[in-house]
Amino acid sequence: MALALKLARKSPPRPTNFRVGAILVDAENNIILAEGYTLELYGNTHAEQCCLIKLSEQHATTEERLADFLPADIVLYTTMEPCNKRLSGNLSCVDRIIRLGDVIKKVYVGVREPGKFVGNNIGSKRLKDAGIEVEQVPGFEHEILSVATVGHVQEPSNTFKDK
Ligand code: HJL
Ligand code: ZN
Repeated sequence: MALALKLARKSPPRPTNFRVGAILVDAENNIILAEGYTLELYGNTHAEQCCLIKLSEQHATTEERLADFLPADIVLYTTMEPCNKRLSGNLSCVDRIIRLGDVIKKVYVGVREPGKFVGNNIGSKRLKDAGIEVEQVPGFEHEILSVATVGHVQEPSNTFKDK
């Protein structure tokens, strides 16, 4: 999770999303397969999505067919729980993970997604319902959220509201 947080710090600040870092690990051999962070790759890309795109490129395949090229027991570390809905309308990371099939067996998350953009994110619940284990790693919450929200517009404080 510390490494995922380091990756999140590389993400360019934007008011419209969270800065997230993610890592895919081959759990059997304890090898990092891919690292990613929000907006690392071209387009409006999420951290988890960047990991999957990088692996797809490595294996000269598409995200849809990626599972055929991957080890059977992969673990995802992500500073924020995978998204279930995106304001942009792009495919969610939960859908991307579930689409892979029985490959990512467990997801370690640093924090739940704050309600700022999509309200209550049911990402973790959907993963669990699909048979994927989800575990929150304690201890990084404060730093993860402060990194995630750099570039966000602050709510006006009461001091200035009535002026
Ligand atoms: C996760 C990310 C990232 C988010 N969540 N798990 N990884 N940026 O890399 C979730 C947030 C969406 C907004 C805006 N952020 O990003 O809900 O423009 O960023 O598609 O809903 O949607 P877009
Ligand atoms: Zn996402």
